[in-house]
Amino acid sequence: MPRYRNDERFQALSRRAVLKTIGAASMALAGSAAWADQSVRLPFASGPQQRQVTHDFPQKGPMILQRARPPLLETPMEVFDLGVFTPNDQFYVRWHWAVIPTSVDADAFRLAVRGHVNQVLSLSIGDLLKMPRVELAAVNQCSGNSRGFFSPRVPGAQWAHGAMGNARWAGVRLKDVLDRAGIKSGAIQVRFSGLDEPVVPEAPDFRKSLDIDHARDGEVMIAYAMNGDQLPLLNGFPLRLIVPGWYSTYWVKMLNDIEVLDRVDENYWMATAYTVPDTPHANIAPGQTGVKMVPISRMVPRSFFTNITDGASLPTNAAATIRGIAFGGDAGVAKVELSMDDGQTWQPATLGDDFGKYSFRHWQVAVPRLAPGRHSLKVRCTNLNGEAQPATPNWNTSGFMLNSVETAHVNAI
Ligand SMILES: Nc1nc2c(c(=O)[nH]1)N[C@H]1C(S)=C(S)[C@@H](COP(=O)(O)O)O[C@H]1N2
Ligand SMILES: [Mo]
Repeated sequence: MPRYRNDERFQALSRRAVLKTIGAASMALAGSAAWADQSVRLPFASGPQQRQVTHDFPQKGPMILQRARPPLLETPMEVFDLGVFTPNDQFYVRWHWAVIPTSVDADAFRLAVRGHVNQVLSLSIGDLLKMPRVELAAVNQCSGNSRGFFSPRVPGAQWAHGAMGNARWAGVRLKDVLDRAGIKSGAIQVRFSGLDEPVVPEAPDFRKSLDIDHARDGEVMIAYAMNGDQLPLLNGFPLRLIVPGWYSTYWVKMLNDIEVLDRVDENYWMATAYTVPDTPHANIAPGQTGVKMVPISRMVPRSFFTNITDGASLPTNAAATIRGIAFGGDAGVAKVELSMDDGQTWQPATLGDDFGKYSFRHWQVAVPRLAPGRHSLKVRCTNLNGEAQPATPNWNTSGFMLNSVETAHVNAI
């Protein structure tokens, strides 16, 4: 497997990366007057109240900086109001380990396919480009998206709602690559790993696995393009796994190793981290013990306001359009509803274009003049499996899978 421990090479890469960073940063600064104040207020009840906006990461515009190394960069909520696809240069970034190649030579890069297969493969990007190309719109969402809203607070990255994004992914079917290697009978799972490494060798390398049938479902993709462009380095250049409808922990970035297993993967990232209570909405009471835990898997429906924020003031003298985005999780959006009276009555929203069941979908409602005073607005998505967002927040010790109805308190003046 190609590794980047060699010091000389690493220094050379870093120098190039620094040059790239300066280019990206100055471009971003030139075109972003709206971000001039350089910080955002966070809506958390407990936890940090404010974070810096950074322009300093290669191929990235203004991002909310949670941690620099390894990077945790959040997409500002306003970005989701601009379009149903999240621009690559403001797509969120999350890595577990700090040893990440700062550049990858796409010509020398090889993807290994090995393990319980008839023939070991070493595929170049050119090899993949010759295979049938598939394209799909899908939401990439961190399991811990919105963790900052958990109450009581739980440890981990304190994300607001911006650890998610929607893109058109293009690449090859994982199934086609596995067929090319030939899966031996008795295969149970397929394990994925990328070029990043733990800082200390004893720590567990980031590896994720899917059941063999899921890996061969024809939807799971090895992507080489995102929104019509190559992947930004920080989003996994040159290849990443796309697991439509599943949390992004499975979407392994800088994917360079695929291993077919004849057993269930019990590595730390499958058996210990990224597990959730096997209960409805992965919900338990704080302090509850003896709960059966299972690996996190499919996503659940969510919806958000994008043109109003909690605490906003709205004019009473004009009709307004309230709008936002929704997604169904692992099924399409059936409906989005808005409540103007704290959840007592609901009205249907008009849905925007349908880009497929795994994509964000825009919604909007034209509301009449608001009576002066405070109003509690809520938005709720129901997916095509009939699954709706719960009214009350779900809770678990890892801060995963929050999907309760969002509320925006607005003041009409
Ligand atoms: N190689 C690698 N892939 C990875 C990770 C990682 O640490 N290393 N983190 C995963 C997790 S938990 C998330 S949320 C997503 C984040 O994807 P993004 O940075 O492209 O938004 O990458 C996933 N793929
Ligand atoms: Mo994540």
